[in-house]
Amino acid sequence: MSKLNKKEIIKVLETIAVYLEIKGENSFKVSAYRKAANALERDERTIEEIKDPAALQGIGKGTGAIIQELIDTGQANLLSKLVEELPDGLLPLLKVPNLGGKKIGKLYQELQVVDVETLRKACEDKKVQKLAGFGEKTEEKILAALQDFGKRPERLTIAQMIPVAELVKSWLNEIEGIIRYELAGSFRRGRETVKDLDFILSTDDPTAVGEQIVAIKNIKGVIGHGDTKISVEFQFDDLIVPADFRMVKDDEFATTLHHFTGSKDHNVMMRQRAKARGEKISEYGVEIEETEEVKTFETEADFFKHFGLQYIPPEVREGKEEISIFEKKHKLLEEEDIKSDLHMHTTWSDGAHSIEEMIEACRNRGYNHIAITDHSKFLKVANGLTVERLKRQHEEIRTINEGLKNFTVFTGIEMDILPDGSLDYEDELLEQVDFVIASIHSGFQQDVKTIMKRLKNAMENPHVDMIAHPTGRVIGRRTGYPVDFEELIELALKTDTILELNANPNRLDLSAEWVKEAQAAGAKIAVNTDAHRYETLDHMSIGVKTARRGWLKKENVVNTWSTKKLTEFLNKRR
Ligand code: DGT
Ligand code: CA
Ligand code: CA
Ligand code: ZN
Repeated sequence: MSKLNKKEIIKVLETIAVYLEIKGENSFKVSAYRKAANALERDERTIEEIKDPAALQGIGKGTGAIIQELIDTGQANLLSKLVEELPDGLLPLLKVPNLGGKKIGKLYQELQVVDVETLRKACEDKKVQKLAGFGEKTEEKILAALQDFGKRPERLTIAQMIPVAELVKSWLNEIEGIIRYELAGSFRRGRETVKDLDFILSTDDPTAVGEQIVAIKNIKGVIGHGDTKISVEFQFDDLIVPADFRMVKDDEFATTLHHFTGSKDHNVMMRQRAKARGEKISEYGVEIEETEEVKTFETEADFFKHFGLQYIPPEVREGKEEISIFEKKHKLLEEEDIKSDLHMHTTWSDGAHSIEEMIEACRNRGYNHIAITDHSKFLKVANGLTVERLKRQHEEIRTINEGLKNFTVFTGIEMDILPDGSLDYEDELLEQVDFVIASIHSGFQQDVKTIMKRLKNAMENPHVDMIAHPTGRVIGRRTGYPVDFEELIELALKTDTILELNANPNRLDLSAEWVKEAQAAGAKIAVNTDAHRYETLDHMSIGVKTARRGWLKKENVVNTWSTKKLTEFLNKRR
């Protein structure tokens, strides 16, 4: 097994190219690394399947040796050396919009820029605009970008938090004296952004547990250290994550967990319900006012039951209709209802793993079927499939499929809707494909009318089965292209086209608010990971969480269908 997957190796090669550029190495040397990265990108095989990388066209002896080093050790000496040689403050500048390796190289070599401060000074002294390839406009843009460079954002995205939460949990699992713990707050409710991580721990010895918590090595600073509450800031590279740890007795755990899961509005509504029956909720329990007795509960379910309610899932505790709805039994979509993933990529386009590896991983998740949906030819940067390659891939999928028992692989494609609204393949070809996804990856600046014309054209094509990530947003980074949601939902109904809830935590697109509307109108929704490597098939969890925030029920989610039902639906549409 290679220490890194193909995508990770490509990333290292590209990073080396950028660093060489900054260092001012000649362009032949730089482009050798880009060529090598491209050669791997173009090749359909996984890194294990490529027996001798140096034999590929575009990879020379030097780059071949580095790829081998990455396969064997997971690291490249050359990259470590470059990082060592270049000033520490220089590399973060790559995050400034409009600055790539070449430009930073110029700034470094000609103006001795080594960090944010020296860059700011060079801009203010109007030296930058005089460099070849820069100009006054660029200088202004850089200066503007430096304004809030390195400032801490108010809220962190769920995508940033998921891996951090996993890590902190793994550390808590090692701490002695914790009876049980849970991550509460906005993270537990599955919000798109969160301010901090709120951990609730039960223990008989808060002093000992507290000492072990503050000793965690990724803690950058302890903000507060009381008897039962510790506030810290974790640091992971340049990401700073605030976290609270609250320690309670085990019999208080359920009410404390409920209290700090929130939301505030939900808590207010629960307190009103309690008050109406002469009771008072606090984080320590429920006080019966008449007798001053404080009742505690083993679980949150018992707590809700006390108030005549079913268990209300954290995802819908937003102080809206959840209390009245959960007076009766009400079932939301659950992860175990999911029987398929209908959007994923392989090494045939920009994915890291082979068709077989994705199948294997999906079978291990207990799915019944999947669709393999690589990019179409328009998306050259993602090595989109030409007609010839698409046919070849689908031939291969059909062969693999014949050898599988109790599992079906649908042929598929994630086809671009081009800027002019036309589709990337002809109808005669689409007719042959089991599952056709259409999506927008270009022309984000167009007005809502043009965008809707593109979406409409795709949805009215009888072969198009689903619209992926319908708004193109990336949480915390870009709002996406403008979409008229009412019209989108209307079109989905009229053409019986599935709308996606893309489970990539950077996207969550459609959002919970919009899947709720879509369900209410009667549209079909699919929750898909859009995985580009098998590890991110795990994003199904946050996808389902988002679906639950949008109150989705099993029967409206296409991924819960049997293979037979999906097949019938797709056959009807050919
Ligand atoms: P965040 O951190 O801004 O993403 O959102 P939350 O909901 O995690 O808020 P946070 O961390 O301030 O507090 C966690 C929960 O604790 C919150 O949802 C409700 C509860 N809580 C905290 N402070 C108060 C308060 O002053 N009043 C009430 N009713 N509840 C509170
Ligand atoms: Ca919080
Ligand atoms: Ca907090
Ligand atoms: Zn995709």
